[in-house]
Amino acid sequence: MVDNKSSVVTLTWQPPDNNGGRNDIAYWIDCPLCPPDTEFSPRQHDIPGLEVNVSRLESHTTYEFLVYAVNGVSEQSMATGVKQEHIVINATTFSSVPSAVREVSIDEESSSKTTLGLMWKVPMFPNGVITTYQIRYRTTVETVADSKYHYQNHQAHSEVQRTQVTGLQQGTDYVFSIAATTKAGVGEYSTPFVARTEGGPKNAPYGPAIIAGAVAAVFVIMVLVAVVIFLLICWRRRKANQLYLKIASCPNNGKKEMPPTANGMIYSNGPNGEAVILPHIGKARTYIDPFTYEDPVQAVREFATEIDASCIRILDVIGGGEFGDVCSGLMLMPDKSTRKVAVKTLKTGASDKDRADFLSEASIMGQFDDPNVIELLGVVTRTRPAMIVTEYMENRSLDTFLKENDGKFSVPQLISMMRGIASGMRYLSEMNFVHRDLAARNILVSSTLVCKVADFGLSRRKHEGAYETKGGKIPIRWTAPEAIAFKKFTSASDVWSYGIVMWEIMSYGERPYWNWPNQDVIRAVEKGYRLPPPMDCPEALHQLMLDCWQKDRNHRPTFSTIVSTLDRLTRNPHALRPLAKAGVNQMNNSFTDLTQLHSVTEWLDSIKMGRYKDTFSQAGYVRLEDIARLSQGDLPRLGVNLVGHQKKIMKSIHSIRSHLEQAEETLV
Ligand code: 32W
Repeated sequence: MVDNKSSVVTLTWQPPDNNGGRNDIAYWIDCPLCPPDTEFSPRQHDIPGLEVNVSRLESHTTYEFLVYAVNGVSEQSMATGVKQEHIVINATTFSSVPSAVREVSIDEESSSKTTLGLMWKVPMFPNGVITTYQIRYRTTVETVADSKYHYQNHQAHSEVQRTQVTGLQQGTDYVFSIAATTKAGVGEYSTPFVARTEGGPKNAPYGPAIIAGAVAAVFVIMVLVAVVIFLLICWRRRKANQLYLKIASCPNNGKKEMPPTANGMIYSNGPNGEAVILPHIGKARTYIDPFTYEDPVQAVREFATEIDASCIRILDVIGGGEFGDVCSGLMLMPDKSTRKVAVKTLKTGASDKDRADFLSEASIMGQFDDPNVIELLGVVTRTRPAMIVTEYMENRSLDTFLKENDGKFSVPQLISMMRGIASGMRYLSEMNFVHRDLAARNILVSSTLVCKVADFGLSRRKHEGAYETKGGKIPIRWTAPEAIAFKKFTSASDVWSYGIVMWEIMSYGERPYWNWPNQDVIRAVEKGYRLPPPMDCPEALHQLMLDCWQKDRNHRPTFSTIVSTLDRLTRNPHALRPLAKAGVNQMNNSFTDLTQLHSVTEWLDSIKMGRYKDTFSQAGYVRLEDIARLSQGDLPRLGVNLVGHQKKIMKSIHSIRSHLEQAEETLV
């Protein structure tokens, strides 16, 4: 077993079948490649028990451990040159978590009464690629348990990292600790750092009477301001309601007939998919449907930057789209550097409608600014072909990425992917944007495993008339029942889809409801059937999925609650210990029907471990009976070094074993 937090390996073994008639048995570990300062606990030689912890190993390294059973006469047999029996255990360590960040200090320039700017240096030993920083903070009167958390993405190529923690009380002391996060988990927290927000009762040079008078005056002013704000809000609500009613009762409520902006108000689809009018204050906090613009080119002008085609060099085709190819490319930046980008192109000969639909995706994407939403860099509309240029995501789409990396991630890593998606969706729902096609295939993964929500371009007009995706059908398996039945697409129906994405993540890209036909899926879900926990899925995560799949959409959590729940689980790994148990009938769904399997090759294919077919057959494992006696310790010799794969194979071997035993009993 390998502890992925600290590169500690725990070796366990079984006593030999034959103890030579003696009770003074002990064990000896030999590790030819271990570093000289490797620690063995309780010790390396004469171990009385059946377990040893090996620490101070290198990250990402495979070690061979030889375990010898010895007794009082072993020395004599060694002296006579008799070869000692031993077993070999191979174990590969993960990376250790990063060491603490250094030199935390306050960034005065970005601090104010309610915000503190912080700076720090990256850890001395990152032990991997840092993705984010977790900033834990509390006031000095609160305890650690009351701490709040703030997250900051790692800024590449910079030794000094910065963030701003907002929403603080003025004139208050806060204690900050910062930890870097890599694939291996959350690192060591820095020593607590105290910083004070500006303002408040700092060093008041006045007498108590003056202070009391000032406090009373401030109080009166605040009451007056509160009354004025309250009246203003009431007045605005009434006005907005009047406008809303006017639109809602309009017989022809087509968005194209709506002026995009009127009296400083903007038109949008509301959190429940309905029309709402919202005040347009400062930076847009609400998504504007580009189809409310008479001219889609006007929308794209408003929301996207025009790029000169000469700044783009196409490299490879990386995918196909409804309107043309998706390519990787290089973009020449204003500082003459180049940046790798993704370029969606509009095929030649596209109709005006196709062009409008194509550009609508850029108009939507251009309104978003969030680390978990794909970033639009610009558009090419003045020359042909038209292009949409976005950031490039090295690890492509999440479904493909998971399938290609089956079993390779720890639960905290998988939760970190889920958190990223939930956070991106929280942002989109706060912008009153309903995605309608949230699925692992529409999530892109960066080189540092950051997940970003993408694909806003199918047909945003799908709420009018039939909802058709690229494939011409509703993505039934991902879609909430009320959206399938009566097209009620809301952020709550996005939450349902999010639950399916969680399931896709935990099952490494398995198809939801396997190969069931769509009609069977609809019927089963309607009757209350829900997807079972994927293999090795913590109960708490399956429970969160089930919460997302509540029939009544009002009972589903919001994306904000989902983010908080995932953060709580990350902070409290004990809550992830109990694994969900798959029910008997559910097991049949997620596992292959064993009666249909006749060879080791078929079996490995059925559990998506086909890559080990050659090593198993070379070692003489052909019939299912041959593998029934294998133990986890045998797997490295068959080339299975990944702990995730070992677990998957062992779990299946256990089912095969009981299946074969049952078959035998039936024959008797
Ligand atoms: O390896 C890949 N494909 C297999 C075939 O290659 C020859 C692959 C690698 C990276 C990406 C995709 C596939 N990354 C990536 N894909 C995107 C993207 C950003 N990164 C796909 C679409 C878009 C952005 C996009 C979406 C909407 N509008 C514009 C662009």
